[in-house]
Amino acid sequence: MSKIILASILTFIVGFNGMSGTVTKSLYIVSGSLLSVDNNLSPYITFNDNPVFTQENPIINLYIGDTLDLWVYNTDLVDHGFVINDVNVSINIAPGDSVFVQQEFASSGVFIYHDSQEYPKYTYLGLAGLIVVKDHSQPCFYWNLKEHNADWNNQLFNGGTVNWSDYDPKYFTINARSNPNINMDTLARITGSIGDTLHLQIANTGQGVHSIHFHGYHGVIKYSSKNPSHIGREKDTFPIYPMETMTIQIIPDKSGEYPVHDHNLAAVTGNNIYPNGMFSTILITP
Ligand SMILES: [Cu+2]
Repeated sequence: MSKIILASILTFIVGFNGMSGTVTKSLYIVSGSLLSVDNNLSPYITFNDNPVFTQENPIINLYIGDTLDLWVYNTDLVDHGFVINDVNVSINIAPGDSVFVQQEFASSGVFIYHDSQEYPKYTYLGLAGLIVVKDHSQPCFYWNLKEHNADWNNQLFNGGTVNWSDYDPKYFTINARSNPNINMDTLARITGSIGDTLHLQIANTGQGVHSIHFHGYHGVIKYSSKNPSHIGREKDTFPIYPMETMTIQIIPDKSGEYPVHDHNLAAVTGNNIYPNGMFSTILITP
C-alpha cells in the first residue's frame, strides 16, 4: 500500500470515527504586490505558507473535531494581529515576532482568519483567509471574495487614511484572481459530474456585498455564519456580506458549462473593463 493511499485512509478514519487529529500549520505575514488582471500592481499583504510572498492566503482544511496547531510569523515591519472569527482567537504579533495558536474546531463551517488591527485596514490590504472545517470527504471548492481600489491600497499602505463611506472598488477577485484567470485556479473552478455532491466554501473578506449567481443549477445553503436560519434554502443567487462565510452545496442534474458570477454588473469588471471581474464557469461532465 502506498503512503499516499494509507494517508488518505487514515484521514478518512480520523475524520469519521470521532477520533480527532491535530493539524500543524505555519503562516507567515509577508508584504508584496498584488498583480491585477490588467497588470496593475498594488501594495498587498498576505498570510503565506512560507516567508515568500504570494497573492493568495492559504486555505486551511480541517475535519470536524480536529485541533489546529498554528504558528503565525510576522515578517513585516509593523504590528499585525491574528484573529479567527467565530472562535476565541485574537492575538497581537510584534514585527519579527511569532505566536502559537491552538484551537479545536468542534463544528463544521467556514471561518475567516485575518488581521483585525485598525479594521478594516489590514484585512482590506489582503490579510484574510479561510479555515474550512468539514464533516464529509466530498469535493470542495474555495472562494475568497474580495475587491479593491488600487489608489486606496497605495494610500493605506503608505500610512494615509481613507473615508470608507466613499469606497469605490475597481477590481473584483476570487482567490486574488479575476476573470479569465479564475478558471485556471483548480481550487476555485467548480468541476464535477452529474450527481456529484459538490461544496463551494465561500468567505467574503472584502468590504462590499457580493451576490453570487449560478446559471444552470440551484444550490442549497449548508452553512451560513450570518444567517444560520437560512440553512437548507435552495436558490440560485446568494448575497454574501463583508466578513460573512457560507457553504453552498450543488448536486448537478445535467452536464454543461454555465456562468457563476457576481450579480452586480460593476463586480464583473476590472478597472471598468468587462468581463474582467468576479466571473467563473462551472463545468459538469456527463
Ligand atoms: Cu447571472
